[in-house]
Amino acid sequence: FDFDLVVRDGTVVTSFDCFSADIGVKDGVITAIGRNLRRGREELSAEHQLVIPGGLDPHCHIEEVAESGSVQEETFETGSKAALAGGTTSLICFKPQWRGHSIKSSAPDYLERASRALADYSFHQIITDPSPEVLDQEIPTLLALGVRSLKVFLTYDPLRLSDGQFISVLSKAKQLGMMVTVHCENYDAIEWLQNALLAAGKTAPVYHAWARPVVVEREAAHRAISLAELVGQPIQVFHVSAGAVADEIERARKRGSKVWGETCMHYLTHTIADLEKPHFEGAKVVCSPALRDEGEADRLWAAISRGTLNVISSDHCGFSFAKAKRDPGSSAYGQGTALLNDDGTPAFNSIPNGVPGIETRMTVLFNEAVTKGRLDLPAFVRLTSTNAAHLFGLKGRKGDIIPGADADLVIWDPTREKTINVSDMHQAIDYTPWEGYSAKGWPTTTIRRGEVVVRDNQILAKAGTGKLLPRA
Ligand code: DUC
Ligand code: ZN
Ligand code: ZN
Repeated sequence: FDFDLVVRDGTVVTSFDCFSADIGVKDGVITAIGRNLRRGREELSAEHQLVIPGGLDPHCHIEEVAESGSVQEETFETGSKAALAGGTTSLICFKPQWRGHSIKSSAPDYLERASRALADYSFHQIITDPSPEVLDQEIPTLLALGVRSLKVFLTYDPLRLSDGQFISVLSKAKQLGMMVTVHCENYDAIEWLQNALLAAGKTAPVYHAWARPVVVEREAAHRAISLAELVGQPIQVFHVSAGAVADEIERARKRGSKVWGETCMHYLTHTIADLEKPHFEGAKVVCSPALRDEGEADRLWAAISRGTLNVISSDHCGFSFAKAKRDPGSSAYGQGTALLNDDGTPAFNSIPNGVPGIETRMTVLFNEAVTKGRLDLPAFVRLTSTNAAHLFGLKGRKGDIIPGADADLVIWDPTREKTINVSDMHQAIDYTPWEGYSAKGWPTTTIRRGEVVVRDNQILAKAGTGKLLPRA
């Protein structure tokens, strides 16, 4: 055989084109794209379907271990099963640093945990404590692991950096040629609003959004961009939730700054109204930045069309609803001490921040963007894989259908209609914010490095078959 696998007769969607072709795969790599390719040992028909690059989700919180020993429920095994089922074949997750610890002594079993993944994976290294040892000795050694990006938080009690610490991280990244990703919110502004709300007895989930209005995010984004400009270091602003924040990025890009913007699926489909749902249901969509008013999503779509926001990630960060209800304040992703309502549910500031979206990201975006006619197919591919691959050192290997790239392919049925239901899903988290959402456009087969790993929502790969991706 000339090929190990041929995917035949599909409409191939690359980052810039769509055409009808076969794809030939050998040793896990795409070796030919053309009509009437010779036979492969394995043959798959993609007739009447699309063939797209496997998704790259560059922002997922999986199995992060806290200094207290608590671990996120979503493991590399469940999280990557969920990813593959949803058409995502590569993940960039977050390697913790505990404040007051070296990188090495933080979550020391993290890489071992990650080795259970079924999807290919890499990390952004979180920096919470840029001590001289971390900056001068440990960060340079990350390069040898192929970890080429750092993540910093400008808020959250155990994670946030001062402006001075942030500058020291930017400056080290510039020296080493690394990318810096930034969570932009103003900690002190949140604290001030939050204290006022709690003092007034306003503790329901919706007040999470009141404590974190757009201006809190816009100010921090402006500051992060300005300090990056000062140092001359490229950054990506994570999870842009509002048009005014995208405007900051756009202005900086017009000045010639190397600033990129990411948004997440939930900011395009959910609003503050979802936080107002009764019976603590609003807690299911407590995330930071917070959900915004109706109308903000239109501004994000416009910024996506202009290219200001060029990556759509999940920011998958799941906490099961049943657990969050009775276990306040257990997460690093919150602000303030645990406070309970009369019914025993936590006050808004003790609800762990984050929504699960790793499994639904591609299908919800396809429905919103392609099925509803907002974007064309190559734009969908760029937003779900290509652009992140280019930003994070995986260009040519992940995120496109080109000879020499890993054969991460998804056979995608653009006409299939199905309603999202958590009981069909593979994630460990017990709910999805998209429960009952009807999407047109679903993956039918997921191929990772030439191997069929999901067929009709059944996982065929084994735990531990994902590869750590060194990045350029
Ligand atoms: N925001 C979330 O909602 N969850 C994880 C971390 C973050 O910044
Ligand atoms: Zn964040
Ligand atoms: Zn995040």
